Formats: sequence, C-alpha cells, structure tokens
Amino acid sequence: MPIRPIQLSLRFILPLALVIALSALVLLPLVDDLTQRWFLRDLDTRAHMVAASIREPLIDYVMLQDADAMQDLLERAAIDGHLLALGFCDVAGYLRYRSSALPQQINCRGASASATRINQIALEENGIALGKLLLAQDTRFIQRRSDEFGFYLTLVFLLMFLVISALGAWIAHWSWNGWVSALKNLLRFDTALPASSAPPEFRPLVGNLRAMLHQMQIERRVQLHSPQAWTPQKLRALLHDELAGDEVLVVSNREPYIHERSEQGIVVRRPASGLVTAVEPVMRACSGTWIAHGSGTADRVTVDVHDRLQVPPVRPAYTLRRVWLTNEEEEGYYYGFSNEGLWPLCHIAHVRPVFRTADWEQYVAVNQRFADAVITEAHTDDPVVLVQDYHFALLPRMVREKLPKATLIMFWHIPWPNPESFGICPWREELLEGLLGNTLLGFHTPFHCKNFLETVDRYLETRIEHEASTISYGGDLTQVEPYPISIAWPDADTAPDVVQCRRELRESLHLPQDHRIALGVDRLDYTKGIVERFQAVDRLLELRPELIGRFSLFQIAAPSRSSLDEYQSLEARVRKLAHQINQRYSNPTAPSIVLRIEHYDADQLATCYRAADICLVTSLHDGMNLVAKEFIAARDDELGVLILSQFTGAARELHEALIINPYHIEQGAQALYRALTMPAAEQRERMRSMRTLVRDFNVYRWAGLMLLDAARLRRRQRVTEKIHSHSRYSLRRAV
Ligand code: ADQ
Repeated sequence: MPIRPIQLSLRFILPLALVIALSALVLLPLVDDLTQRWFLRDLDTRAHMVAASIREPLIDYVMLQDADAMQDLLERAAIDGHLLALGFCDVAGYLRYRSSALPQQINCRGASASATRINQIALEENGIALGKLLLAQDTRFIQRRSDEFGFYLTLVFLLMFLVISALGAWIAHWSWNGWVSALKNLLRFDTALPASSAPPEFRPLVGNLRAMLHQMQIERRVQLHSPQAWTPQKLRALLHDELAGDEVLVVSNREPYIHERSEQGIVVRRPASGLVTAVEPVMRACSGTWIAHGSGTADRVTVDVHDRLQVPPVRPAYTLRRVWLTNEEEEGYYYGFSNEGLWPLCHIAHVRPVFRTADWEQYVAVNQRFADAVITEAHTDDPVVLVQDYHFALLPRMVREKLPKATLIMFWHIPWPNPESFGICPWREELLEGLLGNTLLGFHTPFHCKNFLETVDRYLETRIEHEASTISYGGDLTQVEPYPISIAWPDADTAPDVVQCRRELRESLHLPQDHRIALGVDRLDYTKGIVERFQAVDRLLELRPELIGRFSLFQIAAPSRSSLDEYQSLEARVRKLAHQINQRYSNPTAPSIVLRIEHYDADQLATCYRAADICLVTSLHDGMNLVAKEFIAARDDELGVLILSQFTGAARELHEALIINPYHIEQGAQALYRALTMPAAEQRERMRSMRTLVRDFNVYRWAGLMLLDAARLRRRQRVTEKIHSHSRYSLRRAV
C-alpha cells in the first residue's frame, strides 16, 4: 500500500482506537459493578427461597427446641449450591444453632467473613418473633465470573476495534483511489466532459479547479516560452517541433502584396493594414500559402495559371494565392456587409451599421469561395488554417464541413461588442455558428473574449465552460482565448539616425528644425478619432497661443474604403477641419495641421516615427492599434511621448503612455501640452519600459502562442479520434 493511503488509514484508525479504548475504560467498571449487583441480588433471592423452603420445619424445631433435628435441617439445607452454611439466632441475639461449615467469625450481631454474603431473615409465628435465620453464601464465584466477563468484554472491544479499523482502512483506501482517479480525470482537463460527469463530491470543485488549471496553463505558456526568445527562428522551430511540418494556410481579405499599374510600369505595394503588418512576418517564418483577395490592377498579370505567386518579391518565402472577386461581390461582401455592417457593429464609434440582404448573400457566397480555395490549396486532410478577421465569420464552418480534421484558428482583429450591440445584426446566429466551426478563436483582450462568450450564451444553444473558456456546439469544441497582437521588432542596425530623420522630415514639410511635431498615422477611418485629435490641437493652441508657429500635428491618413459614403464624408470633414484650424491659427512659419491623405511606405513611416516628438493615437474604439507599438519600436533613442486612447487594446498593455479619453477634448489638449513639456528623463523612463514590453511581446510570440495552443488542441483531437476508432473497432469485434 502506498505511504499516502497508510497515513490516510491511520487518520481513521487512531481516533477510532482512542474512542474504543476510552469506551472500554468507562464501560468495564460500570459493567463489572452492574454484574456484581445482579449476582448479589440473585444470592439474596436464593437465600429468601431457601429460608422459605425450610421455614415450616424450622419453626417446629425451634418451638420444640429439638437441637438434633435443627442441626440436621441446617446441615441438609447447606448442601445446596453456593450456600456455605446456615445458623439460627434466637431473639436474644444468641447463635443457637449452626451448620458445621459456618465460619467462626460470623455472629448474630452482623459480623461477617471474607468472600461471604450473609442474609439475616427474621422468623416469626403469629406475630411472635422467634429469631433470625442466618444464611452464609460463598461470593467468590461472583469475582470469578466478573473477571471472565471483563475478559470477554475486552476481547469484544478488541475485535470490534480490529474489524472497524480494517473496514475503515479499506473504505479510506477505496475512497482515496476513487478520488484520485476522479481528480486525474479532471486534471486531464478534458473540457469536452461536462462538470456533471464528475463524481458528485467533486462537482462543487470542478469549476474552480478548471479555472485554476486554465490560468496555470496560460501562465505556464507565458513562462515556458520566455518572451525574449520569440524570433522568426524560434517560430520556425516551433512549427517544426510542435506541428511537425504540418501544412499552414492563411486566409484574409487583404493581400500582403498588391501589384498596381503605374506610369513607371507595375509596382508592388504593401497595404496599410494592421492585419498584414502582423501576419506577414509569421508567413515568412512558416512558408505556407496565403489566400487573399487579388485587389490590385496588375494582380492578374503577376500570377501563374493557378493564380499563385511567390512572395515577398525580393526574397520569396511563401505562396500567395489570389482569389478574384467581381465588382458586385466586392460591393456586397467587402464594402457592404463587412464594412458597413460588421465594422460599425463591432466598434462603438456612433456610426450605425447598415444591413442589407443582398450584401449578406454576397458575404455568404464569398465566404464559400474562399472556403473552396482553402480546400483546393490544402494538400492534406488536416491542415492548420489561420483565418483572419471579420470578413470570414462563416468560412470556418464551411471548411470544417469538408475538412473535419483541419485545425482552424481564427483571429478577430477588431473588438467584439457586448451581446446587446451584437444582437441587432439580423444574421447573428449564422455568424456565431460559422465562428464556432473554429478550433481556436482569438481576440486581442480578455474583455473581447468575455463579450463573445456572453453573446454566444445569449443567442445560441451551446454548452459553455466559462472557466476553461470553451464552447461546445454541435459536437465541435471551440477554445476562445486572448492573444494581444503586436509587431515585428525592427532591426536597429538598419534604422536611419534619429537626428537625420528629424532633419529630413522637417525639411520635407518646410518646417524649422526646432519645430515640435506630434504625429498621427492611421487609415482614414472614423474609428481612429482623427476629428477629435484635430479638436484637441485646436484647443491646445487656443489655451497656449505661444505654441502657434512652433508646434504642428502631422497627420498621415491612408485612404481606406473610399467608395463608402461614410468614409467620403469623413475625408471631407477631416480636410475641412484641418483647413479651418490652419486658418484660425494662421502663421507664416508653419501650419498647425499638416495633413497628408496618402499611403506611406514602411521606410517613410519609420522616418516619421523617429522624427516626431509625440505620437498621437486617439481611436474611439480599436482592437489593439499597432501604430502605438510601431512608434515605440522605432524610438531606439528612448525619446518621444506616446499619447494613447483608453479605448484601444494597446492601452491595456502600454501603461506608461499618457492615456486619454479622446472624447474629452481638453484632456487631449492637456496631454499634448504635458508631452511637449515632459523632461527627457521622464520620456526615457516611460519609453524604456514600453520598449521592453513591445520587444518581448512581439508578433512572433502572438503567433507562437496561438500555434502552441493549436498544436495542443490538435494532439488532443488526434488522441480522441484514436480512442473513438479503437472503441468502434472493439465494438465491431464484440458484435
Ligand atoms: P487597423 O484598423 O488597420 O488594424 P492598426 O492596428 O493601427 O489599425 O494598424 C494600421 C497599420 O497600417 C499599421 O501597421 C500602420 O503602420 C499602417 N498604416 C496606417 N496608416 C498608414 C499610412 N498612411 N501609410 C502606410 N501605412 C499606414 C486592425 C484593427 C486594429 C488591430 C489590427 C491588427 O482595427 O485594432 O490592431 O487590425 O490586429
């Protein structure tokens, strides 16, 4: 028996032994006393019976004073059992007659001998006292019997102790084994098992235990894969070790390289997209296939007959498979349902979502087109498919139906709203069902995960394990986890000198060299709070007129979704406001707002980040916001101040930024002033801390953690399949 069950048994046995020993100590004298009293009572009864039986002749012989007859009668009566002897005392108290065995010490005044019980029974006839009959009985048998009784009782207690102990030890051992195996099942963390399948005594613990394990798993993941170690090499090694070279496919709407016709011929462009920024380094590391919409004017002429090409153009590392969409499809699926419906639905930015049936139909059809492309591109029946963003909520279930063994990982790059907000979508159930085709569903923050679980709980009949963060629906299990996205840490050696960047930027903008610059870099989108940013600058200059001509906001806004009315009117509003502010604070040295609505390439952006004094991120709602992290990564001089909206996912990580509510214009203005006057030492302290975080928690870690989880889920799925096929096989054999 292992040590633990022995200890456990002793815990039962020792108190039991103590209780039994105490009971014996208390009970044995009591029982002894009781039996003695019973036996004495028996002797008394017997004495009275003997007296009654010889009463008649005794009276006669007393009256006749017949000494011989009397002697004979007493001798005969004394033959019986325990009766030792008899005697007769006359009324004067004189011992007149006695059987021969009556001990000498006994007399009529009550003197007694040891181990002898004396009964004196009065004799009278017709009311006249004749004397007393003395009956002496041997009491030694009482002690003998009492000793025997005590012995047997002790034996019973001992036996009782042994039997109960053995039984207790067996029950303890048996329960221990039961608990241990029940615990083992729970610890195996098979979240597919409902809490109700645990033994009843464990049910209250299941939730806590699973939540604790889940937390431990997350912490272990973070600790084991030390963030510093996350590099493209490490990610490649992980893919090799954990996914054993399994096929990796990425699906996104936006392609990482767009070929455009221009006056100089065909040029390659990198889109301004946080998603592309994040996923591209991952694809470089794992050399899979990226399936995306071919949106460039020269895209068709740069692919092979299978619509594929190798990218990046300079040093190809993976395959880009382009999917073509008609104008009608793009209108309905991309502009309509995705960007007029889902985008405003998920961002609380006070722009109403628009839902049209025709857009929905295109969304379904295009999701099916991309799902078909995944199935065609997959060389195996169990690829790892990384689905990107809200354009493909239906695709995971579509792929799952054709490739049930595939591991589908989806990352939702934008926020997930609360159930009430999401509930206004007419196709909410279909979208949720589609998303639950995923093996793993990732969001930027735990808050978005919580919103998603609550939304599913509200609108679908599913089994949700909140502690484990899993949803079971139609036999599929979806794990929902936060994976805060990040950027690839730039190579410091290739970065241009900060002083040179400052000079170049100021020269290119025709600003004096000591001009203070706050930088804004965004897609031109109403969620980015560009209008609020301009208003903050307006207020700053109003409050601090000494800054006019000495400070400017340089806003680079990449045109985005420009065919939508909402975006067109935003552009008009942004242009108009910039113009008005520049008019208001008109100054010969510099405009207050320098607005460039254009796309910048990565090097140009890096120069701007390094040249600016401040980076201003004022999103009204943002899943993460990579601009904030890019700015920090670019500042190897450890200077510069980040002003960051509290409504970005990034604000949950970058605590050393100046966090503001972008709706509060004065707060924005104050933050700008504080940034402009912040001592270099404070800037360094804040920047250093944020740089450590962004460097360690980089995009390789983001992808690595997702892929690690996917590998774990994949292993579990394979084991489950094996168990199922084994049990099916055993069943067939049995039948
Ligand atoms: P976006 O809404 O596109 O991303 P963001 O995260 O800021 O927002 O990424 C924008 C990217 O585009 C950055 O890499 C930036 O450098 C680039 N960019 C912006 N303006 C540019 C310009 N004028 N020229 C060139 N490049 C420009 C979505 C979500 C975010 C989430 C990302 C990643 O809305 O919340 O952080 O996906 O998941």
